[in-house]
Amino acid sequence: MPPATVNLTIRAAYELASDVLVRNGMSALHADAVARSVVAGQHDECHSHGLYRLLVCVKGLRSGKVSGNAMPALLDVAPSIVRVDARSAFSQVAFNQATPVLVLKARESGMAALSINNCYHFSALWQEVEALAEQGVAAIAMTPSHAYVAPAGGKQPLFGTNPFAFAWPRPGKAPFVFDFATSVAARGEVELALRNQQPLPDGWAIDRNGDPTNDPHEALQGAMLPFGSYKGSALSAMIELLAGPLLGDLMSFESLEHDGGARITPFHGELIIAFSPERFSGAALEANRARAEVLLQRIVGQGARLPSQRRFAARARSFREGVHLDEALYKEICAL
Ligand code: NDP
Ligand code: PYC
Repeated sequence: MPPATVNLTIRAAYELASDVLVRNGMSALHADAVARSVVAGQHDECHSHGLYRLLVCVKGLRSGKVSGNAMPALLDVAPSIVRVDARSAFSQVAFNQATPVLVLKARESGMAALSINNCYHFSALWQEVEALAEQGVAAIAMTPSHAYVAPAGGKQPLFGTNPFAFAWPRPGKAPFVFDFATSVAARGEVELALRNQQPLPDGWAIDRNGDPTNDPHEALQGAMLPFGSYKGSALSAMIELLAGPLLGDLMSFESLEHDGGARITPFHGELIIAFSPERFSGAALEANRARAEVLLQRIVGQGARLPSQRRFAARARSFREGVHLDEALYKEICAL
């Protein structure tokens, strides 16, 4: 029998999330930003980064490590670099406060980078790049996590699940967006498989001895695998370097050391780069936009789907019908 589910309007899901966060010591500003993030994950049916995340958010707040009210500190580093110190809070408020500066700098210089530092980061990156594309810039984002993933050919967790996301603005249409972990799947998917007592697909993980496993419990004790073997492994190393030492922030193995066994949200930095189509294309802007559309139409024209197509369909459905979540999870969240 499928597990029992609860159906909530989007408004009710937001109120539940913000209420839980405020009752666990978060300021209204942070609770609003984090609640919007987990509800967006839920309404786009990205369940590993939806309301489920409230469990570990609250664990972080109760540990005393995550600040529920720190105000981010913005620093204008250079004409095309802005830094924001999240000061040990979740990343969302820092992102919201720094993005107007990032977009302005990208419009002035053609491209600009945002360094978010000292943040607890759990959100799906599509939320960030999609918000930037809606303001007319193309964007890429990357961040480490905790050391969960073995490098290709290795057996010990070293890299994070290190997501990488990209968005391309399409005026008058939903942007082209992709967002993936550089592991075969996000860690959250393995955690949900454990909760739901489901085996993992082949190729996701190895156990503590380095042998392939389909058991989510063994996988969480062992290591996840990078997607695409040495290719995903190299991308993951790049993300460690660019969003770690380049920004002066922690890599995934350092984030896990910083965690000290608390098993809360990873603590590190994030790199976001924005590109202004206007600056790059100048007078050829509309012609270049039209050429980009030809590419995207030729993808769907041969029966392939665009990344985010499933998400956008889920969003439209959720706005009509509300969101569905597992009843056991709903009860756990209410108990918080
Ligand atoms: P998925 O493998 O589910 O999806 C990756 C991307 O591929 C999505 O953009 C998805 O679009 C697209 N896609 C999937 N199937 C197809 C297809 N058949 N054709 C075209 N495109 C397709 O994601 P992951 O498990 O790798 O990651 C899930 C989330 O976890 C991400 O949002 C990521 O940001 C988040 N995460 C966050 C971390 C953090 O530290 N903050 C760490 C690791 C992951 P669609 O959504 O429409 O299916
Ligand atoms: O699902 O891999 C993951 C993840 C790590 C941090 C936030 N999500």
